[in-house]
Order: sequence, then structure tokens, then C-alpha cells
Amino acid sequence: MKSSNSLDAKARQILRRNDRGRYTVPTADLYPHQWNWDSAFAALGLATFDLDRAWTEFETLFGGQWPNGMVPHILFHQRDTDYFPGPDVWGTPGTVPSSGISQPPVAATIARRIWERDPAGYGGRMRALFPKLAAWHRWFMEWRLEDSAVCVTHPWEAGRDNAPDWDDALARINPYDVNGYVRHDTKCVDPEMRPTKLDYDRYIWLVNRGREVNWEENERKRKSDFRIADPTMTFILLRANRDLAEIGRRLGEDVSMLEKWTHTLEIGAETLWNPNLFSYDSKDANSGEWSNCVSNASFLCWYAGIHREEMRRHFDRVTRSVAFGIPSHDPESEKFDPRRYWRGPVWPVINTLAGIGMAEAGLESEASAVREFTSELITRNGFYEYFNPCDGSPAGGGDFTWTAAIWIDWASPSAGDEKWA
Ligand code: 9WN
Repeated sequence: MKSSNSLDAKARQILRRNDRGRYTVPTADLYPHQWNWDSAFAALGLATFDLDRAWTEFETLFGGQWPNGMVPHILFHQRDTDYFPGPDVWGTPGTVPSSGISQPPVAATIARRIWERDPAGYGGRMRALFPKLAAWHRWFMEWRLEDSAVCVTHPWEAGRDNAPDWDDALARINPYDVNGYVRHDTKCVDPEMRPTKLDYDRYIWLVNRGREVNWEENERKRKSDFRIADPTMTFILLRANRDLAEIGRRLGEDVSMLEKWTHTLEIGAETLWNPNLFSYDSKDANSGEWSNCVSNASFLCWYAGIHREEMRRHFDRVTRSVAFGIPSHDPESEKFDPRRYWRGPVWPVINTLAGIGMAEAGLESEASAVREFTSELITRNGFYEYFNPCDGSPAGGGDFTWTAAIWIDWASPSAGDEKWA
């Protein structure tokens, strides 16, 4: 096992190595472009040793913001890679080639944390970013709400691609016009750790439907090919919106609209309480059906400032069933698969958000357990994308940006205990 000092140094080295100048790739071969929430985490890590570069990361990300406020989930700054699906498949109208969907909006929360390190020095850059963050949040409020909770329109939008949450909705899709493509991901990673071919066909089918309507949100909403209210988006936007309001207050901005949105999202979060499962869950906006999934996103309730004793009990239960928490899907479910991506593996990045929320809610022993799981997984194996919760073995891409970033900021013994808010 490596010492925490040498791991801190290795984490910084990974961030430097994945740095492409004005943005950071999640990992070199598997994901050779700029991903939205990965980039916010990259900024979090970079800020521990290069504040200026951390702000640049956000500026590049928001350089790809669409006129309607949407910030794409991938920005393709260079075209010469064999990543699939690339900009031609997405066929989006933006000036920076991009995907046509978004990703969980962690940016405001992370920007606040970084800004608090040096409010005077970086006030100008925070001020310039503030209206862009607000425009992105407005886009969610305008286009993604269902019963005040936030929906995803593609499994990639939630950032939890093949989570069992989407199985029923995807099963209704017949991917009739998808054929002859070559996957990039399975060239880099064992296919057993990735979504299946049928899942992928449906992801591409959904991209084809978006491209067909030129990614017009009103058309997409009208057709509603896939629309699921989800705890990842709802809890993360709720938290981000509170943080953005706090940033605005400190900048002397009018934050009344942000406060109104927070109130709406608080109501929306409660609509994701599944009374039969006694858990936060995702819900199909088209069919009204619950997914019946206790996922790692369900445990982001504390991060959103919401406490439910039942969730603490689920946490005890799911972490007792595995060697390392938090599994991305309930280990007692028949769909649990400890190696396949979002159907079981532990994701350090979600552990970080959940752990921070638990600490803020005063759940000290749960928060330390999550931090210890994460720290041990990384110390034993390195900076992988995700890990098998049963035996701790590493999975997915290696030398991963957000795993390195959360190590330096949160999981490393040298990171300290300071709370985020
Ligand atoms: C598709 C980059 C991204 C993360 C997502 C994660 C995975 C991509 C993929 O990698 O998604 O966006 O090809 O699987 O699910 O959360 O942002 O790290």
C-alpha cells in the first residue's frame, strides 16, 4: 500500500496529465473530451494547487453553453479521436461541437467551495460565472421539471448510464434505426464492466430522436421519448441552487428567483419519495411508474439538506451486504451486478457527495464510513473510475480525473474535515 503523501502526489500528477490546457479529460483513452460534471470535479482537485487553472476549467465548460442556457454533457474541443458517438452523430447546433443533453449540475456547489478559498482574489471570475450558472439552472427549471422534480431525457444525462432505474423505460424502446456503429468504450474496457449492446442501441436511438428535432426542447418534451424524474438531478440541482443563491448574496445580486427555485425543488424532492420502498427513487414521467431502485443517488438526500431516518436504515442495510459502500444499486436486488458500471459498483465521486451530505447532517459515523471505504479502495488499487463493492477490485478506466480530484480534496488523510457549507 502506498503512503497518503505519495498518493497525493500521484493524484496531482493525474490531474496534470489529463489536463489539455484549458480543460481536463476524465481519462485519456476512454473519454478523450470535456465532460460536464467531471470537469467541475477536475476544478475541485486543481483548486488545491492551482486556483487560476481551476477557474479556467469552468470558463472553458461554460464557453460551450447554449443560447437557451443548457451546458452540454460533452464538449468536443478536438475532432480527431475515434470516440463514439462523436459530434456528427449528435448533430447539435452549438458553436462548440457538443452533445445535445446536459449532466448533473454540481458546478455551482464546487465553484462556491473553490471561491471560498480566495474570495478576494477570484471575485471577478466568480462574478462573471454567476449569470451563466443561473442561466443553466433556469434551463433545468424551464425544461426538465415534472411535479417540481428534475427529469432526465437520456440515461447519459443522469450520469448513471445503465442504472436499473431506466430499465423499464428503455425496454419500451425498439431501436429500429440503429445499426453498423463501432463502440469506442468496449475497445478500452472489459465489456463485462460496461452497458450491454442492447442498452447502447437504445442510447443511440435516443440520440437519433434528439438530432431529428434539432435538439429543440419543446419538441423533445412533446415527444417525450424518455423522461424520468431522478434523485441525482433533483438533489444535485437543489443543493447547487442553494449554493448559487449564497454566491449571489455575497456578490450583492438579486437572488429572489433562485430562492423561489429552491423552494420548488424542495417540493419536487419529496415527490421522489417512494412510499412502498421507503426510499427516494426515480419515477417515469410518462407512465407514472416508480423504478423501485435504492441507488447511490438515493443517498444524496443529505447533500440536498433532507434527512429521512428510513434512508439511514437503508444505508446500514446496503453497506452491511457488501465489503465496500456505497453500492450504486441495492445488493439485495436481483438486478445487482457488482462489476457492471452503475448496476452495483462503488463510485468514489458519488460517495464524496453522499459523505459530505452525511457529515453536514451530523451523521458522523456514516460519513466516516463512506470516507474510509473510498480511501481504502483508492489506496489499495489506485485512481480507478469505479470499484467492485464485494471484493474491492478496480473497474473501468484508470488514472481517472474525478477520482484523483476527490482524493486530494476529501478522501485523502491529508484532506482535513472541513465542511462544504
Ligand atoms: C457517457 C465521463 C462520464 C461520466 C458519466 C459516466 C460515463 C459516459 C460513458 O463517463 O458516461 O457520458 O460513455 O459511459 O457514466 O457519469 O460523466 O467520466
